[in-house]
Amino acid sequence: MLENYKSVDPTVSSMIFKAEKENIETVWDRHDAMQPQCGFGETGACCRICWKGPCRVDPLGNGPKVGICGANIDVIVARNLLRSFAVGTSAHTEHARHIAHTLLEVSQGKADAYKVKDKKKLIDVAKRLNLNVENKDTLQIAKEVATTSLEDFGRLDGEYAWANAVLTEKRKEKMKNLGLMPKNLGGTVVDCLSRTHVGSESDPANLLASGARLAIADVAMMAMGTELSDILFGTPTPVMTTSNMAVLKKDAINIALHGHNPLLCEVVCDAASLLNQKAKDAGAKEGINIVGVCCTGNELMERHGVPLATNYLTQELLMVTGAVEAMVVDTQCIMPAIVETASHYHTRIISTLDENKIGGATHVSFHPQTAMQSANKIIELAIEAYANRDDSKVEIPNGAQKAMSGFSYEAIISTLALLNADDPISVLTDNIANGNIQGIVLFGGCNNTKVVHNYNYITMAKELAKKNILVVATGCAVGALATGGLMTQEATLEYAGDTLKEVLTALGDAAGLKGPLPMVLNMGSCVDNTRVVRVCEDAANKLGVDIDKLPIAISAPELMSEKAQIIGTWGVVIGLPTHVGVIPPVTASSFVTNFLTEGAKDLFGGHFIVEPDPLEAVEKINASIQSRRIALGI
Ligand code: NFS
Ligand code: SF4
Repeated sequence: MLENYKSVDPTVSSMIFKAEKENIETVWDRHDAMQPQCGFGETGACCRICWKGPCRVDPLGNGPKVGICGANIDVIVARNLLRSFAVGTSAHTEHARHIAHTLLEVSQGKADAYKVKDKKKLIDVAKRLNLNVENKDTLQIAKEVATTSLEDFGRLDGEYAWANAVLTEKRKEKMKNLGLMPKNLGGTVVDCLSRTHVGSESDPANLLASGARLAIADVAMMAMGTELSDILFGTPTPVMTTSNMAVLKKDAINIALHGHNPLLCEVVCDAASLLNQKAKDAGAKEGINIVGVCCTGNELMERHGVPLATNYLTQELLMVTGAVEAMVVDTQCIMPAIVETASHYHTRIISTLDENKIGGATHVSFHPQTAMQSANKIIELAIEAYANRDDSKVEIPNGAQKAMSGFSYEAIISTLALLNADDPISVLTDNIANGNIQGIVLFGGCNNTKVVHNYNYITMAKELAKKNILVVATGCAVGALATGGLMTQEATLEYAGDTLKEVLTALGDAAGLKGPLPMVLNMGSCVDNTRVVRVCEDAANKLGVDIDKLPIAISAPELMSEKAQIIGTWGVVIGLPTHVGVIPPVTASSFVTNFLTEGAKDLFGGHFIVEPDPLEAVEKINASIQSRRIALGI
C-alpha cells in the first residue's frame, strides 16, 4: 500500500500528479531510471581513489578480495567514509566561515546591510569563547568573537575555541585522553583527506579514529555557524507560522528562498518589504510573498515566522505549482534539476554565490558588502518574471498546515524558567528523572528517494511521543514534521502520552499558550543541531554525568547528504545513540559496520542504530533510552 505513495504530504502528492500530467520529470523518475543501483557502490566496496581503479572488491563471492594496490575491503570502506565526512565538514565550515567573516566586516563598518542584532547573545558567545568583555563596546567584542572564530580555521597555538565551547568538560577530557581532540579545523580536514590518498593510511581503525576527531571539528564549526547567525540576525523565539506548498499565494509574487546560509535570505526579505509596492504596481495584489525551502527556509521560519514551503526532496515540485516567480539559491542541497523544471514555467532560478554557480541559472553575485544591491536586483528579476506567469498553468494546493517554530536553546531555557526561574534545566531533568519524560529524540537529516517522503519522520515521531519521549527537530525533519501537523498543540493533545502531555501543558500554560507546547519542538536548521547539544550539556551537568549517560538519542530516518553523515557521526562521538533509516554504504566491511554499530559504544558511549523500518527503529531507540535510564537508576 505504502509503495504506491511517493510522499505523505498531500500538497506534494497533488503536485506529483500535476507533474505527471504535464510530463515533467521529477526526482522519483530519475530514481526509477537509476535502478538497479550498483551493489558494489551501495555496500561501499568500490574504490575510485586512484586511476588504476576503479577497483571493486567482492567480500563474499569469488571475485578479488583486494584492490589493485592491495587495499582490502575494510580500508576501502573506511577511506570512502572518511572522504564523505570531510566533505560534510567542509560544507558546514564554509557556511560558518561566511558568517564569521561577515561579523568581522560588521565590526569594521564594512557591511552596511548587517548589524549586531542580539547583543546579549554576542556577550554570551564571547564568554563561552573565554574572551574578556569588560569595558569593551559592541563592535570591539564582535571583532574579537569574529577573529577568534576565524583563527579556529588554522589555529597554531592554544585550544580550538569553538570545540572547547561546545563540548562538556568530561567529553573534552575523554577526547584528549584518546588523542582525538582537534587543534583546528583546517589541519583536521587536511589530515583526514591526506590519509585517504593512495598508499597512505591502510589501518582501518586509525582511519575511523581520525573520523571521530573530524566529527568534533565539525560540531564546533556548526556551533559557530548557529551562534554567530544569532548574533547577526537574532536568537529565535517561539513564533506561529504555516507550512507546505499551500503557503504560495495566487495573487502575490512568490519568491522561494532555498539553500542554507542566512546571510542572503535575510537581506532578500528586507529588500522585499521595501519593494512590495513595486510588486503591487506590477499587478500582484498581495505584493511579495517569501517562502522558504530546506534549511534557508528553516532559518527564516525560526527567526521571522516565514512560511516553510517544503524540504529537500520536493524542491522541484514547488515550481510545478506554476506560481513561483523566482527560486533563489545559495549553497548546498540544491538539485541541479531545478533549472530543467523551471524551464517549463516562467520561474527564474537565481544563483548567488560565486563558488556555487548553478549551470543554466541566472547568476546575481552576492557579497556581504553589497548585499542590498544584490537583493534588490533579485527582487526586480522576480517582478519581471511575474509578467510572464501563465495563469492556465497555476495550481496552488489548499490547506496550509500551521506550525510553531523558534525553539532555540535560549527559548527552551526561558520556557523552563517559567516553572523554575532559579534552576530552569531542573524542570527538564526532574521530569526525566521521575519518568514523566522518558527521554528526548532529536530528528534531523534529509529526505531520500529510498524512503517515502516524510513518512518515517511522522510515523516515528507519533510513536515516540506516545511513549512519553520528547521530540525535537531540525533540518529537513522540520519540513516533514511541520507539514505533518506535529508542530501544533493539537498534535500534543492527540498523540503525546499522558505524562508528556502533562509536562508540555504545564509549560505551555505558563507561557500563556492556553494549552500545551507543540508535540515537536522546532529547533531550526541543520546547523542548529548544536542548539540541542547545549540542552544536552546543561542536562548532563545538572545530573553530574556526561552526555553519553543521558536518555537522549538522534534519529535521521531519511538521511542522504555528507553533512548529515558527519552530524550523525558527531552524535555518536559525543555519546548519543544515533539512528539512521537508510543503509549506509559500509556493509561490505564487517569491521567498519561492527565499529559503527557496536565498537563505538566502548570508545564514545554512542553508536549507530541502522534500521530502515520506522516502527522497529522506534523500538530500538526506545530500548537504548530505557537501558540508559536503568543505568542512571531512574
Ligand atoms: Ni541538512 Fe539542510 Fe535538508 Fe539534509 Fe540538506 S537541506 S543542512 S543536509 S537535505 S537536512
Ligand atoms: Fe584501486 Fe587501490 Fe587505486 Fe583504490 S587506491 S582505485 S583500491 S588501486
